[in-house]
Amino acid sequence: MSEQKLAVNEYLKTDSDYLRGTIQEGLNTAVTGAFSEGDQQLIKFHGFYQQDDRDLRNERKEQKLEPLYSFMLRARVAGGVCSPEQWLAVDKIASNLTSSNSIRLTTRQTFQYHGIPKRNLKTIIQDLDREALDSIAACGDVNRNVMCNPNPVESKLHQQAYAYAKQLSDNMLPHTKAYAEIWLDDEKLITTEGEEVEPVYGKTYLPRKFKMAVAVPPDNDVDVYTNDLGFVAVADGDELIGFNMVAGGGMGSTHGEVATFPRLADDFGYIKAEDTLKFAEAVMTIQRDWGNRENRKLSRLKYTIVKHGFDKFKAEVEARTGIKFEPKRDVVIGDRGDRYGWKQGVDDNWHLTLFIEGGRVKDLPGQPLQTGLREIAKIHKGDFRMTSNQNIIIAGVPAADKEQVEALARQHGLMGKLITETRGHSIACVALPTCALAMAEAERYFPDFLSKVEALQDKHGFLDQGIVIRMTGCPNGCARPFAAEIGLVGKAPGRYNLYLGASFEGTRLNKLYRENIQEAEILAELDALFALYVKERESGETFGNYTVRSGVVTAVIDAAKDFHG
Ligand code: SRM
Ligand code: SF4
Repeated sequence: MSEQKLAVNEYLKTDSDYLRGTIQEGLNTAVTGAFSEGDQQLIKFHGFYQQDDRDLRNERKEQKLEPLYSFMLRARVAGGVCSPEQWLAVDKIASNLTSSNSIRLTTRQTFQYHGIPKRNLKTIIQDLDREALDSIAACGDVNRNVMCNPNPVESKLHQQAYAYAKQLSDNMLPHTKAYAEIWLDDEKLITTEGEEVEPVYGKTYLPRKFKMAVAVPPDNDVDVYTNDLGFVAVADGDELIGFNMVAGGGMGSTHGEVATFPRLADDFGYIKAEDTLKFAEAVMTIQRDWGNRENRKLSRLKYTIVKHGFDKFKAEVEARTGIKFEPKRDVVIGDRGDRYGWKQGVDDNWHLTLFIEGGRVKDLPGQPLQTGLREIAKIHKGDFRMTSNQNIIIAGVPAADKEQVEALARQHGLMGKLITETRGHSIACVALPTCALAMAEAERYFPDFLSKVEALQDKHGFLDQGIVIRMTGCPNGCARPFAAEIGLVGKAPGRYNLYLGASFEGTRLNKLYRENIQEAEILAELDALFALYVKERESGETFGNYTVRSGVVTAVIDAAKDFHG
């Protein structure tokens, strides 16, 4: 393969001196709010993206002004766990140093800030660092934030699963000192070949982003099959003994390009818990060595597995670990939702899961959510846990503090609103106005859209039943829409592709049903389908399963062939 064919990012990484590039110079330049084009790729490895407010783009252009550049920063918080002290710091930064004045909980159990001027980036990273938080490797061609079922205090099993998620996250961190030098003013290391080496990643890191999750069955809140690499906990009583390893999942695709497709991970088999890191490193290094570095659209692990074939890939994992997979153990994969309200843990402490619409923690009229969480953080002795459904758990509340926490949650509109099963199971990505790739609205439009779907469910008499509905502003799939019973994926302003047929549990993908339609058509389609569903469904049959059994769409078994077929 000739070198010229490599994707531009490969050269950028090679020439970046382990992710330094000219970020420092860019930071010191006040004439523009932007970084150079090359550095815009490198800053992702440091946890942030250059953006501009798309609502203001045309107006700025007409005024012949530079776009209103600002930055989105994403933190890395393994398993979504942070202390009240950390939360208070996170909250203070949002209020003082960002123009969005909000904290955005993400679909991978961490938080983002939007609207950071370039001049505030360093202060923010230093403020986070003082609270032992960081943003390195939250984005970029590396292993990202590792997800884990966020109820670890509920059982010994959860605690053990979280410990593995944390280890996976810590062990797969880049070793470069670039982050510490640029943002934390650590002394500059003179890098020469062989002196500062990335032992796992190498100089060019991975061909593309890499995502891991640890699931604790029956919960599949982390949507384990949508990850590059997933570990499904296998227990003997409340002792974690190993994992069913799954690999090759991912959601991103491009409208109209059949070579790209979402995919659910394959089951590889059972591994012993103590071998987890060894297997993770083997899968990651195979992807490093075999992954496509020419075309970034085809460079995720899912394409590597499809290209080389499951058997060859599995044999290579076994060769690199020196361990054979055992047959997959029987585990039940169940609900992807969060358990709202109070739940008591085995240690007698209480955990309160709060629904945060669109993951947006902000003071809204009559609902000062951000203030509410701040007030709770001031008195809370346990921790905060961000969920992969963009919600938050106030975890580890002693019985004596329960009343006070609940009173604060109610006073600030964090509790008390009726959340239907469908709303509680549904998510939307950020999309407009910050996401550069959005083709349509998602976060800002989804709540109203859901109300209309709820009205239809009510009309057909099954509002008590949850349907997993997910909306994204484009086919990159940040809210995992292709694993939703009803997936809506932006095509153009006000227009979406409608996908149907995924399972409720996240074990089967959906398939395109109608293309490029507007709200009225979407609702009309759903109205007709809901009518048929309540008439024809079998006992306990979910909406997603019904749409496949009744032939509304065909099941996607082998994504590479079936998703577009
Ligand atoms: Fe994502 C790119 C937001 C989870 C697949 N994602 C982006 C960017 C950074 C847009 C960009 O590249 O300029 C979005 C920033 C929007 C903004 O203004 O904040 C963005 N992704 C998000 C978040 C914040 C969505 C949310 O509403 O919570 C999620 C942050 C997760 C985190 O904390 O790490 C987020 N993104 C996901 C997921 C879901 C998941 O990982 O479970 C996916 C699908 C799974 C997957 O990776 O396959 C996802 N994001 C993508 C892709 C497509 C990747 C691909 O394989 O093709 C892109 C575009 C890209 O990488 O080129 C993307
Ligand atoms: Fe942006 Fe598309 Fe991701 Fe939504 S799915 S946040 S529109 S990249």
